[in-house]
Amino acid sequence: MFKKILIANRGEIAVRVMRACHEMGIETVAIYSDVDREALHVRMADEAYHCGAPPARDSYLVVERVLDIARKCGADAIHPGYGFLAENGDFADSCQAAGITFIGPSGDVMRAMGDKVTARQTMQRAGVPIVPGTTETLSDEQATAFAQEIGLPVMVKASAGGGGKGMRLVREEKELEQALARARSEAQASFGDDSLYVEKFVEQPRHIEIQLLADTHGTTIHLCERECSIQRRHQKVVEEAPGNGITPELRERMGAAAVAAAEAVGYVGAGTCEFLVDKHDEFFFLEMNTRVQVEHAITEAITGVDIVKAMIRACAGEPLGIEQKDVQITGHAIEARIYAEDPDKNFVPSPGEIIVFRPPGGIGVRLDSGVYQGATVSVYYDPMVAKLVCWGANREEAIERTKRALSEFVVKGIKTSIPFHQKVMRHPVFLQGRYDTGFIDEQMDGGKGGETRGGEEDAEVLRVAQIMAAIAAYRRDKDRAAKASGSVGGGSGGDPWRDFGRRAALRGGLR
Ligand code: MV4
Repeated sequence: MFKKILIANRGEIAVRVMRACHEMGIETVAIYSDVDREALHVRMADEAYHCGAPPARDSYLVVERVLDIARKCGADAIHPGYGFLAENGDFADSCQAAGITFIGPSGDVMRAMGDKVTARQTMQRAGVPIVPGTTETLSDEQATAFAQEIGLPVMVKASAGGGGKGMRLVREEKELEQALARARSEAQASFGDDSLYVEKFVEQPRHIEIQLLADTHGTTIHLCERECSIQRRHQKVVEEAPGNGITPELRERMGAAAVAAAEAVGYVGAGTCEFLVDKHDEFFFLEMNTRVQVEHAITEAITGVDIVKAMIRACAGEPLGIEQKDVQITGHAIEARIYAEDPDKNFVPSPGEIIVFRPPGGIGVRLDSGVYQGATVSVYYDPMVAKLVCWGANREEAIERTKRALSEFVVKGIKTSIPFHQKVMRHPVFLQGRYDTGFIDEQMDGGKGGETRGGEEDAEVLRVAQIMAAIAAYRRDKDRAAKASGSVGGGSGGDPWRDFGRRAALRGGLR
């Protein structure tokens, strides 16, 4: 097993990886940019080294500097987390060349999956269903001819893309020319590669992904699915596991397809196979993510498998130690990604010092966060400040627990998406579990409204509700206190915390 791992990341995922390392008796090395000197991941590591200026391209993304630090401190492996260098095949190659294990699949696997046309070819050969469309990149003329052949609507996608970049929906023939031109220039600007392919558009799809684990001894298993259809501008907001209405039969077929996909490329470590699922429960391969994902924790909650430990062990050459038949789902888990964004102002970033940070807790509640009270959220990195993962014996309990945890969670100094999550948890379509990728746009007005309209009004309603609740509680307690001792006066009968909370609530100060 590794003795020392350098974590080439920051925030909650760096903390998550370090926790796994510490449980495994592995020493941890943090790297940090100028603005991360006092970050949680630095405080938690056994050693920490400065890696450059705040913009990621000048620090966390500088391959040679990261490798230099790893060599100097004697790390025998690098865990990339997600984002940054996690899906950079050339970085994985550089690690290998330096004699340091990259905790992830080989550079070849990452490049093959990074190129979407190559990935589609590979999946087709492996017998994994892909969205009907081309498995070659196309000229504008070829793309036009093909769109006419399979019929509109189609999606024009960048081969180098993924996650929604360089992607255009074409519903009518007259839109095709412009869509091709725009997708091409966006792809060129974003990826330096303007190759495109065309897919039939899948109407009202759901995003369902399968978690995979593979070792170097020929064992590949899946840990069932996650439903990630609640997204805003291709950013996941809420995820749940298992997926809504996914029958054991469909789970088994999707799981087998995902395992076949991983085996076809010689996958090692933890990965994810993303699928689109249509109204008829037909599923189509979309992309393979060759990293640990943000939402891995909901799968941990329902399977009891520590995915980060498993990927470290697998990449150290150890056997997985579990077989497919050992994987059982228990209960239901929901993740709410808490972003430092103002949901009342179209989710603009809300950086700044976290003045108050009171995390939720209690049964079934897990909070993975990269911040603490007094820490500063900078504008340089991903705005996600915490992941709230709630487990329940069933979906209803998981939802109630998420609501309860969200209502306990106090963050002051920055705005967060907590109020938006509270709206999602109350939304009738969400409660029924019958949503698709159009949920936020169609059911929640893109995130602007929901059932209560306007941030100002909403805040006012909340304030009035708090005042009324506080008055009611005050009266109740006064009655009780009077009955108990015949005394007069305010307060709750002796609990200063409660009194403080009520005074603060009356001022509109808490929550
Ligand atoms: C699609 C699609 C419908 N039909 N492809 C968006 C991100 C990228 N990973 C693929 N995406 C989509 N591809 C075909 N042929 C609809 C989407 C899509 C989507 C997919 C998953 C989650 C959220 C989404 C939101 C809008 C569109």
